[in-house]
Amino acid sequence: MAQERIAAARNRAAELRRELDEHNYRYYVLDAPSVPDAEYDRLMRELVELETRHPELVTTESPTQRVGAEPLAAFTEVEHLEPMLSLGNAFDAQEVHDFDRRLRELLDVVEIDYVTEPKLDGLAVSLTYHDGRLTVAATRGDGRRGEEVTQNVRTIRGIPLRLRGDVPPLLEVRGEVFMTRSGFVEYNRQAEARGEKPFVNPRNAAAGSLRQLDPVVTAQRPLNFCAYGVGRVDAELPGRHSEVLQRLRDWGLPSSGEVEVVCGSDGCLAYHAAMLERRDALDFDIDGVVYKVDRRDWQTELGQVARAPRWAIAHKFPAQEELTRLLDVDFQVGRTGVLTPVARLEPVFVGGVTVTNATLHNMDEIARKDVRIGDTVSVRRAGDVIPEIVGVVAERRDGGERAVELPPACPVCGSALVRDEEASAVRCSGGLYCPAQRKQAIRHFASRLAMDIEGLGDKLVDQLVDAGLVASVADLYRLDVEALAGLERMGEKSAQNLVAALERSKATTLPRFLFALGIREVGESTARALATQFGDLPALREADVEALQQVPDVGPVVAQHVAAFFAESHNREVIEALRALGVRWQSHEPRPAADADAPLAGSSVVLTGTLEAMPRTEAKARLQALGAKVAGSVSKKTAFVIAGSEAGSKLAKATELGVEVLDEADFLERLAIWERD
Ligand code: JCF
Repeated sequence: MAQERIAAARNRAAELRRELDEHNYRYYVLDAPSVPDAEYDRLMRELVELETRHPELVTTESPTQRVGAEPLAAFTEVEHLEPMLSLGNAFDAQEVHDFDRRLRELLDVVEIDYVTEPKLDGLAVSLTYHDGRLTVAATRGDGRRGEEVTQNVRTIRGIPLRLRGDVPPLLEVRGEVFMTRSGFVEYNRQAEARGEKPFVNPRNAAAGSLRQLDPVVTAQRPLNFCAYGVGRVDAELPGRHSEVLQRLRDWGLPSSGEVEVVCGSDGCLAYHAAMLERRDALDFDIDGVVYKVDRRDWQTELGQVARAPRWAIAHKFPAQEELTRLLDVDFQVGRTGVLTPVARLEPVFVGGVTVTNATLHNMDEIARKDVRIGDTVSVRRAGDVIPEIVGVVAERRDGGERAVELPPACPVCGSALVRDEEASAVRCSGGLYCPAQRKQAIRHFASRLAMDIEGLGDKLVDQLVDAGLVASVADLYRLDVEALAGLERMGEKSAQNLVAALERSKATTLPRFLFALGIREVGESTARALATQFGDLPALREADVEALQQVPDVGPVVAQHVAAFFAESHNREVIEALRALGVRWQSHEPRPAADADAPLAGSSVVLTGTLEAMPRTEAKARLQALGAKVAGSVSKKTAFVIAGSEAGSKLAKATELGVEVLDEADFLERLAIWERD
């Protein structure tokens, strides 16, 4: 009887392992997952339970064994069966043409097919499989001997512990261990939440994770693997490198999904250009592309020089990260008065351009990275985003560095600074008195999605404010050709065009106008929601915080900003002036209130905590459709409070005041009834 049960358990364990391995293969090699993650997790849980009940069924290749083994005291060295090669580099098109011509001459052929692939920015490893079982994994080391990292590598889900199909007695696979960008961002987010130091970039994260003495730590890092070649193989392999990559995939080893076979150096260069174009859209960092002669007999004929094969080359991209010196830190004042520290750098060529400034985000960031003036810093520029400082090379300090300090007052207008703890920001309190804030308020007002004033660019706004011609957005509509033509670099014709564009912009829409006002936290979509709810400006202007919160997507913070904006007499005056100068839009009926006999007509409801079944915004909209007023705080007038999980002070307040509390289940039940009525 017991024997039968054990046999059944053994069979089930084998089946679960087969299924899990198959899902892994589909996910990592075919890039075509066949089941949702939840199903994978369910199978895994079942296997873990089975193995817990029957420890004798555990095998070293079981997918449950990827959680990490006992920590090591030190790494040991292993000798690679075949040396691990590195790659020569090409930095421009000429060097690629030279490479191709050299090979054609050596081989005495007219044309060569190349296998091209992205060059991953990770860590090279060699995996040894005996009879299809992963036995040894090692870093590249000096190419002949590397450090053994088998226990760590076994935790990487993309690396098969057993190969599939007809496997050779011995196989050395070469590839790159790396971390995806999304995995890196998510990992750092969690690390920071735990109060740990984040990684500087995915490459450092991958290297740090693999060179860990404790495999349990490695198991928690989102590492991936991509095979790019082989070392020693005791089996006949196909004649082309592209076919070898396919054979590796058949054995269950992931290789790049971006591999192509191209013809000649022109084909290589086209691939390089296309990859460079897509670089920022990829979920992994690459530092170039690799070209390899496809025919393996030609590879053998070409051989190698020093430690690099003659038949392959890495065509590098411009670096996205470089070291330079931080000369100084200035503070820029944004539209809402936030001071942003900006690094002034010794010019450095990074990501294809010369960078002299980089953002430091805010003071907390500076403290966290311990950035000091005079430091050697690592500057990163990816795509079109603003360059940023990713870290400091503390080892290069000579003691002459000094701390970055906040200025005592706004560097533009001298107004006092106020701290906004929540946003880890510091603001200038000058408002529109501050020329920096004024300039940016005007730029925003004129921008395409706001009033769309064609031809009113940033430089011109600066000129207008500096010349004292424009102090508020209303002044824009007081400009005439004569005043404009007096500005530097402004001809009669441009002045006329700008006046015409200003005139055109006066006929606008309420959502655009509201967005253009630059109310804090009111973006395009909130502006649209406000316009829909209130129909016209007078109703919105008079709305209190409670009424504003009835707008879908408007919470207490935004409601507060909107109310405060309209309470400011200066803002009301500017709006009046704009209307008097001809700015106009079509008003419409406010959103109809739910009818008086709606199930929740006239009752005030408060939502708190997290609902599982729907987002808060949806719950709010459905309650409103039933006639309820959704309020932000609990009072004696509150009809009931809907408390999701982790509800806090509002729930306590409701209990204190004796207000009815519905949990999520009660709420959903009643919602179904109300919505049916
Ligand atoms: O992606 C890489 N970092 C990469 C490195 C790709 C390759 O095809 C390589 C490599 C290092 C050596 N091939 C060799 C021969």
